[in-house]
Amino acid sequence: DPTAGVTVWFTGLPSAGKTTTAIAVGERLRAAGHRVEVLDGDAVREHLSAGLGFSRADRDTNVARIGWVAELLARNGVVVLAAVISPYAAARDAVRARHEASGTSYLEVHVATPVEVCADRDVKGLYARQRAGEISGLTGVDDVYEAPTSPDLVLRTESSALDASVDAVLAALSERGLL
Ligand code: GGZ
Repeated sequence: DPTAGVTVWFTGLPSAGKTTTAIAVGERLRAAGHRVEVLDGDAVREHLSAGLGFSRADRDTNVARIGWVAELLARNGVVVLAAVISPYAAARDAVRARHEASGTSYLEVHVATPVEVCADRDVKGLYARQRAGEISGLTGVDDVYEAPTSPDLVLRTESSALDASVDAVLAALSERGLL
């Protein structure tokens, strides 16, 4: 059903490739005529989640807010691409449950890039700042990341090209009759 919405939730470490993949999927879907919104954790933190830090409570609040907006949009026919570290399984499961409660489609995608590869990419310089002692509580280094135990899709960005990741996400959506 091309008018059905869905939330595709990308979870993974900083610099894993969540945002890059979400944006690339979004471009392909827009070109095919779908209504798409990308909800990026980093961007949401400037607006809806302004003032939140990186404690467990603040991360959980951030994830719950993004999940709430995602469900609202997806329920109304938008393809929502959420790129959020979302390190805690319980908070992610609550987002899925909220979608299921309203009969809204939901896919969890684990962007499973190993921490060494993420630290090598270090798009925002966070891993270097952590090593230099300038920040602490970096997810995957000195803060927890609970990897999904039953994601709908796992992306190995260290060994497959961006196009292949995009294809895998589109295939997962299509298999479920969502495109
Ligand atoms: C994780 C941090 C931290 C710490 C700042 N741990 O790659 P970025 O830099 O631009 O985007 C990341 C963003 C994480 O926001 P999320 O909303 O996705 O996280 S969560 O789901 O945990 O609420 C990262 C930056 O914030 N950043 N300090 N200590 N990420």
